[in-house]
Amino acid sequence: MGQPASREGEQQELPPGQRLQRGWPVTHYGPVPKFKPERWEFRVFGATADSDKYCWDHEQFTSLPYETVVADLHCVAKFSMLGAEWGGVRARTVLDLAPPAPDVTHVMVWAEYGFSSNLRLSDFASDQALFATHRAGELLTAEHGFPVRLVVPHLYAWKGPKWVRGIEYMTADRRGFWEERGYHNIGDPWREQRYSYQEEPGDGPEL
Ligand SMILES: Nc1nc2c(c(=O)[nH]1)N[C@H]1C(S)=C(S)[C@@H](COP(=O)(O)O)O[C@H]1N2
Ligand SMILES: [Mo]
Repeated sequence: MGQPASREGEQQELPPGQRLQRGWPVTHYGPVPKFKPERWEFRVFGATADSDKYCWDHEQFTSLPYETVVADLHCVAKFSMLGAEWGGVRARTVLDLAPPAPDVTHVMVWAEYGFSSNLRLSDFASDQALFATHRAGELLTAEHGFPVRLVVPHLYAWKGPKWVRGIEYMTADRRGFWEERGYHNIGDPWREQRYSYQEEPGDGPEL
């Protein structure tokens, strides 16, 4: 296992209001989807640079460059898991292979059963954002998001859908599943952006 992920000067520190969680609990809304390899695909659609759609099957997606990131997971329910090593495909790799149009500002990440989460393009493009297939060198288990989950260490964990099936490039912001249901549109744990009532003008679309 690697060192806990940290920002400069914030080594081992928990974001405000968070407590350390030992182990790795399972947290999500709804049932765990069954992986069907022959039907699975990862799609990139919306405002792509060339107006094309991109689609990778499971074999193609897992053949993309594999990289690792050491990252914390902060659940808005106030527990944090520190320092896991995640392996998978960097969000930046997807942006390079399937470039967004120049006016794209946000990305909607889509998962099984219509779960979604919206991110600013700048958050999605961060160096640490990873479509994880592995954790601590092992394939993800079904309940933790197999075959692919997004990890965006600098945002609350709901911004990282498990069972990802694709991304949509957007030229205007739109709320995802939890962002429509009372959670903060941006979700920065270091600023304790938990709930939509804390949003300031410009943080998100009208509710
Ligand atoms: N598809 C999907 N992904 C999801 C969620 C969800 O409800 N559905 N919940 C999120 C939340 S709130 C958390 S805290 C993490 C938990 O990840 P874990 O179960 O691997 O610990 O998954 C995130 N990804
Ligand atoms: Mo969470």
